[in-house]
Amino acid sequence: MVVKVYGSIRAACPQRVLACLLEKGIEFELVHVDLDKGEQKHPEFLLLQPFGQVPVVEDGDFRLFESRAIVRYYATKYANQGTDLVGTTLEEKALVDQWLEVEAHNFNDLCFNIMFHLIILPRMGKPGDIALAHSCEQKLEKVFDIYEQRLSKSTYLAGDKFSLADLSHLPGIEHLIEEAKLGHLITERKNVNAWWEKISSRPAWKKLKTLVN
Ligand SMILES: N[C@@H](CCC(=O)N[C@@H](CS)C(=O)NCC(=O)O)C(=O)O
Repeated sequence: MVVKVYGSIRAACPQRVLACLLEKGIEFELVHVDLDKGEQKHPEFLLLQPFGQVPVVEDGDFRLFESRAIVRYYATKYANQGTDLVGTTLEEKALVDQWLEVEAHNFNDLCFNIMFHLIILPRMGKPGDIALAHSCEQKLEKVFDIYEQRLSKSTYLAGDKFSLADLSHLPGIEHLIEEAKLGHLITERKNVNAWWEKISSRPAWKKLKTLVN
């Protein structure tokens, strides 16, 4: 069954799901939702995602939204297909969950606010709150300092294997580097930089980037 992914290929949250499907070798069809035109708020889309956001997946009769719930679902459902992204022992799985929560609660909001105020609002012709973006950047420095320490002890966030915890960071960091031009947050930290080089050169992520461009 081909998985239908509703979203924009340029948006970070659908990219998280697509990166996971590519790692797992799961066939998908992207149904474009034009965020600039506000299609995600149309009544027919709200029937799929009541909060008016992407992504949503449809897999036969099963429908799911929230990108991290979606990647957990596919990584678990297809545990024996493609890259293992969730670990095998209970402890490995718990560490993947821990760092996935860190991504969602310590990294994502800061990254989102930086992108929203420096890039998205100005693109819409509206002024961003530059002071807020800078304060988020300072807070993100501290988060990356913690990653730097963690990555001095293990190759990937949850241990010595690539997992959903690393994958989940790919879209946000890519946007910080390519659009917000904040690549120094990565390059000035030796272990974070080595980690980024590794995770961003994975074939699945490179493939997604060719689909985006
Ligand atoms: N927690 C949700 C967040 C979804 C989200 O913020 N999606 C963005 C794209 S990355 C979106 O739909 N933005 C348009 C809007 O909020 O109107 C998830 O991870 O799926």
